[in-house]
Amino acid sequence: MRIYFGPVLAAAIGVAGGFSAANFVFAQAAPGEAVVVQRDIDFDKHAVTIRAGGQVVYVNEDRFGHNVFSETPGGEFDIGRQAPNSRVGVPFRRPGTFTVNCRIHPRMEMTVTVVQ
Ligand SMILES: [Cu+2]
Repeated sequence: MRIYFGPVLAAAIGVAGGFSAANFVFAQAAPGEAVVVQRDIDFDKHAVTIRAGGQVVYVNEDRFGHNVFSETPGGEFDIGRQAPNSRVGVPFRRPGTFTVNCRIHPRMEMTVTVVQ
């Protein structure tokens, strides 16, 4: 579990460590991975940004299934029913902005922005 939060923690330390040029560049670079938790029939983040070739890890912390998907051209995916207490990594290879929803709970919506 810790591995998924590594980049986030590292970025936080970079910011807390000061405002040297090196830390500033590091904190501004888009991460290769973002973690989005599904909890209380919602996403814990409604917008994330990652680098092309990176992934978004969807974590289901609810007691029932979700089915995350995107139909935005260039970023289509459908992970199928995702069981409680599981995580699924979704790779994004092309830059763009992709709308992500849940087939079971239509009001769940978030956006993944992929940059070069
Ligand atoms: Cu759902």
